[in-house]
Amino acid sequence: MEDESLKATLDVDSYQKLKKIDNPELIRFITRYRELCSPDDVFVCTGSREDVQYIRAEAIRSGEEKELAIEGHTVHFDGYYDQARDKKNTKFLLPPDVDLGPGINAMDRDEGLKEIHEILRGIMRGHRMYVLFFCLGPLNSQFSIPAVQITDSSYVAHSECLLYRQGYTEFVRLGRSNRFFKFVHSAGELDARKTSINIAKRRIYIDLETETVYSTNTQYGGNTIGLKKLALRLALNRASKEGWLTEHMFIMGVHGPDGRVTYFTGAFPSLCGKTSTSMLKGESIVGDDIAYLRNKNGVIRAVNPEKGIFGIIQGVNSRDDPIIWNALHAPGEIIFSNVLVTDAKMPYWSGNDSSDPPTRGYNHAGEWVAGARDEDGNEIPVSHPNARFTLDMHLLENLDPELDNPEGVEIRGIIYGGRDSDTRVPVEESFDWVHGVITMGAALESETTAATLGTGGERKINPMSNLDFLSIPIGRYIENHLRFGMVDNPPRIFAVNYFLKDADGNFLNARNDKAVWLKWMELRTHNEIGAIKTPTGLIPRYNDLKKLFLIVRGLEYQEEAYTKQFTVRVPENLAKLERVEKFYRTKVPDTPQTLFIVLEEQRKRLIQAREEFGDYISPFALADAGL
Ligand code: SPV
Ligand code: MN
Repeated sequence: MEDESLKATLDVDSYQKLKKIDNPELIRFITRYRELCSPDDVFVCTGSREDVQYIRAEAIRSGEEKELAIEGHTVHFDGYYDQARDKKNTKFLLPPDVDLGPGINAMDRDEGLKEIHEILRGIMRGHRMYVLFFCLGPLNSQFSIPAVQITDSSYVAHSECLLYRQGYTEFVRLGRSNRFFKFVHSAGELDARKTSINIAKRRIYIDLETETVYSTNTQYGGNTIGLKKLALRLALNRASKEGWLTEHMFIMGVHGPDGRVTYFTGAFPSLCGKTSTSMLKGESIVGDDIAYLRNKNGVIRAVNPEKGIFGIIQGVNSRDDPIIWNALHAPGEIIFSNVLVTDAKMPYWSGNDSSDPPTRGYNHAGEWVAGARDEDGNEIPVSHPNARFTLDMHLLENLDPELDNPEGVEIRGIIYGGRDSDTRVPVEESFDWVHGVITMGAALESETTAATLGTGGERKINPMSNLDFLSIPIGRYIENHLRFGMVDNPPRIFAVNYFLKDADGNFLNARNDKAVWLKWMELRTHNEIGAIKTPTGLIPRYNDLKKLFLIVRGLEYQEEAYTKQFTVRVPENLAKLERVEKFYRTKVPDTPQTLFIVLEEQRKRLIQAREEFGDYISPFALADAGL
């Protein structure tokens, strides 16, 4: 009957495409939302070149994207009040017996399902419904999860074709055994600029039970691209049941001596250098945002569920980000969002160093002139701070060849980074897995940028930089990490801090010093370079860094700079421990006891060292730990 119903409303071509997939659950899902949402017609995408090109052409024809001067480039705008993830209206739908703990936005499942299905009723009238199939992770891989996306936005469909591996063949291959994620999205009614009108009915509801996410009346990618942060939450919940990890991490290859490539993952809250680290010249990128990690016969391996980048464009300039810059200026399929479009149909964004800033153009607010203000009296910047570019990583010159390896890459190091003006040294290794998970991952903090006040901002704890996406209680999430590292040789855990300042508020490091830290970490994972033991971890020796600075950056690294950067700041470290402990004692009822024990040990080491060396301890005063 479902089959008949589908046949009656689909054109022959779409019907034939779906017929090849033997999965009644899938057919039921598509039938249900076609009936409920009432689109004018349906387009089923098999991922063929022809189908994908059709979607791109439709994005332009419908007006959701407009062509720019360089071949392949388009621009999309989200509504003025739809420029970021909507945390308030993103909720887990939970049955009465499930509790994710405080700090995770949730509501009653039945109530939420009822509400969202009322919103979805008839929402696609006048629109086309796209049905797309993807695979989160390489095809034919134990890591991977197939996913189906229903959307009435050709921009969302187009974005996903750039960001994710096509999965139609996986659906055909897996048939009834397929356990896939499901996403239903509608941008809802659109205005003349093709942006969502009914923002008051913007909802992102996540049903863990059926692994389905519903998203309505929004276009911004973080709310609508089901396979990105919506799938991250579903995958994290599934991973927790199956003993693997879903992380908000890049994956990159760091190039060591003699052509050796060592893979690292890295977790950084937004605006802390995550993409720029994964994009460093001379290294190679596997992914910039999400990683699935598994223990494969005692070895930790990871894949990127994505194949593209939805990256922040603000601040991208030719000097600091040459690889992205080159890609953004060459012909190729790129969607720019919420940038300014000049009269010459070129994209422009804050921090772009190509020419004088334009004084007029078209941006997320519509026709724009310099100094224009919005309804609330706020000055409208040339581009939105969350303006982005979307591209397939195959456009990048530094794409790592292992991207599609179904076995993933072996991870030898995990890096946690935050914006920290006064506490942590620039790079530091943990004593062991548990110490790293607790004092570097679970204790990850970042300062909100308070540039206008000229002071360090407010610090926010963001465990593993994954707090926004946790779909299990925080304590259980940390417990999963502790357990995950119980293998013979777990990856080494490192913390980096690119934002350390001196007492006068000057940064102690140059932006590209991170290139040196990466090489040091790479050598550490192969036991090829020594370290100094401090109360909080293992830090580089001066002589080693001196050599590396010369090789990597061609610079003479001064002893004075080293001393300032790597001085152990005892009072600040003790204050940090207190903040972290307070957070877990008051906000995380299921915190594993190990966390408090490890924090306490660190406190004791700091206090003991203070007795011997004082509040600020020069790295030269401390003992060498050897390899
Ligand atoms: C992030 O904010 O971490 C992003 C962009 O990667 S979003 O898709 O909005 O999550
Ligand atoms: Mn992200």
